[in-house]
Amino acid sequence: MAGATILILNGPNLNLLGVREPETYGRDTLADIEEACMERGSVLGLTVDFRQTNTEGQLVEWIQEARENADGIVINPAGYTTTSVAILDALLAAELPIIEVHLSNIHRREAFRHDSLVSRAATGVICGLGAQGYLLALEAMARLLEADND
Ligand code: CA2
Repeated sequence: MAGATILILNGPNLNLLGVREPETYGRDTLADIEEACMERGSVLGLTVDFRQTNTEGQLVEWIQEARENADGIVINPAGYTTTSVAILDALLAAELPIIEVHLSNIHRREAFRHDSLVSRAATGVICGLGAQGYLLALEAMARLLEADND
């Protein structure tokens, strides 16, 4: 769907990307990922709105607003992935295509990272591919929205 807006949400501590733990999360900063998403969005004809917050309530507010302002949500819920019923409920209420992204392969890591609540609302999930996961999510979103419009 040309001209569609995709809201890309990033949860707590992702503002530290590129600065700490590069062996787990890679060397790209969040600003690098944002720039790459903007570029890929423009190639795909999508408007990308890229945000990060350390606050659960702020993520809920943005997801609620997306119902009116966006055509799809890409979300890396970070530390809220396995615990936030509030984010899950907001995503379910949004009635939009949702793609969950994790930089690391959460299934190769500690057991407490495995059971994502957010996945219950997600159309699809991408993990373990680093920053590339965000770009793949945009590609997938473009196809999902095209298919919706057929
Ligand atoms: O792999 C991912 O993208 C995660 O969502 C990242 C979260 C983690 O809690 C999830 O299990 C998997 C952590 C984000 C914290 O990011 C940092 C980045 C650099 C340095 C420290 C933390």
